[in-house]
Amino acid sequence: MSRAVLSLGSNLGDRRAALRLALDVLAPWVQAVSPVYETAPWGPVPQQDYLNAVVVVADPAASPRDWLARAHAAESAAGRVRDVRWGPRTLDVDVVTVETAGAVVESDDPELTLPHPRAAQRAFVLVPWTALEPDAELAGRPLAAWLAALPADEVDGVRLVAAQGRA
Ligand code: PH2
Ligand code: MG
Ligand code: MG
Repeated sequence: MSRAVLSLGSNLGDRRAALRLALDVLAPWVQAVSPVYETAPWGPVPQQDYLNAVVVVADPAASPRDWLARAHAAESAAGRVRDVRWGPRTLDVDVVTVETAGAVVESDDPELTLPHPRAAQRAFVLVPWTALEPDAELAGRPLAAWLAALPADEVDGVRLVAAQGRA
């Protein structure tokens, strides 16, 4: 069994519609969808707030590359626009971590580094993921420990807006 945690984010156009489209594309594999959060933009580019969510997906046979291809397919379905690194986008779907047969996959492939090298520093990933899997670990450390290490204003910038990802 292959199991992955995917992070969804949108801050251009109809943000809810973009998340919904992503869930439609990923539907065959979706096990759980976090609540949706409105989140202050992280990073050097001034831009509007995001909607972020996390989904857990599973497939008996998927490789990490398959999850990346499915993430890209979801982005395409939402007509992804992304001009600037860390800038606004209609839909971003990132592979945060993959487990194969219960073991965490580690990869330094520049096109798919696993676990995602920056997820542990992003409250907009950790907060939705914690809502789904409070006891999960990332890179060998509990999500709660990563969250506790982040500046309080980054965590406070992640605000619950809908109880279910499909809202
Ligand atoms: N994604 C980015 C850059 N900044 N900020 C928030 N709050 N949420 C995101 O998903 C996000 C971001 C580029 O991937
Ligand atoms: Mg991203
Ligand atoms: Mg991305």
